[in-house]
Amino acid sequence: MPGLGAAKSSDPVSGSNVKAGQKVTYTLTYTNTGDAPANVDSTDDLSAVLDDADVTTEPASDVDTVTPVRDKSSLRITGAIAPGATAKVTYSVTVRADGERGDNLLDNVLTPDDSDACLPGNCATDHKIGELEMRKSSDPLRVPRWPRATK
Ligand SMILES: [Ca+2]
Repeated sequence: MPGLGAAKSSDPVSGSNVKAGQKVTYTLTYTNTGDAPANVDSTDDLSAVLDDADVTTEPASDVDTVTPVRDKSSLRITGAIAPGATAKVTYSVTVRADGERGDNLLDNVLTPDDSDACLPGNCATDHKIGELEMRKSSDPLRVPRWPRATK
């Protein structure tokens, strides 16, 4: 029996306050605790994140058999994981400048299809964005693009 578990974590941790220009890195972890290969079939909904932040490091998997494909705010993760193996998909977003955001909440929810399972509360993260106390007239209009992380 395959036994696939899915979880989402973030750096900084869910519940943290973040600010303009700050990077948030998300990690989706799939663990196959069963004794047969397990299929990954998940959708990560970024729509409540990308109104406030831009993807600055595109999703990448640490194993060849799992493929993340992002189409705007929808990240589809599919593939297979060997028994006893773990796959991680990571990506980063950077919070936009003050005045260029939506609701100042980064709510990120992973929704697995039938074959994978989220432990309750383990597949969603949220971050609140605090406005800067002092606004500077020299604030740049655009958030700088960070270089793509190398493996
Ligand atoms: Ca939002």
